[in-house]
Amino acid sequence: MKKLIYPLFILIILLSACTQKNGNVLNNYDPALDNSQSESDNLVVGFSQMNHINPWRVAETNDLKRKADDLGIKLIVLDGESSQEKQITDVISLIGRKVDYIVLAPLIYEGWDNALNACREAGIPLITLDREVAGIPGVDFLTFVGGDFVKEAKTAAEWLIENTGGSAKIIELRGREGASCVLDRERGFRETIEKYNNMEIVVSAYADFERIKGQRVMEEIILSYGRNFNVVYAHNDEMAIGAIQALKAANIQPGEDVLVISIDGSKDALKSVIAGELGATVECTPYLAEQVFAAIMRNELGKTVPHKIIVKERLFDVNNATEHIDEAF
Ligand code: GYE
Repeated sequence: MKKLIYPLFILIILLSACTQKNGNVLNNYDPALDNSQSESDNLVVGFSQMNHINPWRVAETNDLKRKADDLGIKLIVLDGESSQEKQITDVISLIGRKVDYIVLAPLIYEGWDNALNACREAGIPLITLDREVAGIPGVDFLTFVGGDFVKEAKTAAEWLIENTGGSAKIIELRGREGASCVLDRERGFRETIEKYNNMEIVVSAYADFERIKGQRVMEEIILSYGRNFNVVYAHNDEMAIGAIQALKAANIQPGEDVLVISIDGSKDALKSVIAGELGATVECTPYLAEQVFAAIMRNELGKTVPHKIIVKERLFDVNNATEHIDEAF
């Protein structure tokens, strides 16, 4: 195993980009910092994934599996079936299986105290992945790996301000109620548009990050609220794509009558941008495995692990969607 891993880290060093350190937050974390030889032999990592209901989740799990395989780490994946209770049971069962680390992609922000305490008592470091949990990093859990959701929302709002001349009646499709990325995507968006008197959210509704729910909720909004809006801001691509279907069914032309923007940067979203339907998507990558395992390696070597490991976002619109479609999930 060591023979395999050493060249891999050399490769990572060669491919490395620059890393900015800001207090306890690492932006654009560079795993090349952890060019350790294998400390990974025989490690077992348990992963509590919240569900596999959209391509983002599937891509994230597959990325972790691939990377674990490359490093010779055993990865146990449990599916929480969109239930926090099930995820807590999964974490407890991973502790029972004596894993070395637990990675938790938490459905919502609050309510993890029992799971976090159980990990701490068992001496198993826990990494929260792609969404945050209430608690103190470095105390209640090792670190958070994921995107800057406030920034994603700000980027989306700025694109809208530019493309609507600062005047919009906005429908917001939120993801899952109580999820950290949802709270942040609401906040970042509101903080940015509030400087513009004519940017107004007229309806805001949850659609759980699912395409089918995005479609249904959009249909209901058109029926109950009417057509007096010119923007849809969806917290992820899947809901935006569902909403686009509902708009078209109601003879509202996305890209012309209504500007649609979302977050994630999926392949389907980039296709929709190229087709002129989705206006833009702000990237939130599901490819986080490199950062997760780099944090684990760092911890194994007794080095400090930053309290937040933040992966940068980009914006894809008609100017660059074609260029990036092949790398999208
Ligand atoms: O945007 C969405 C997924 O937590 C950042 O969850 C993640 C979000 C992502 O289901 O598509």
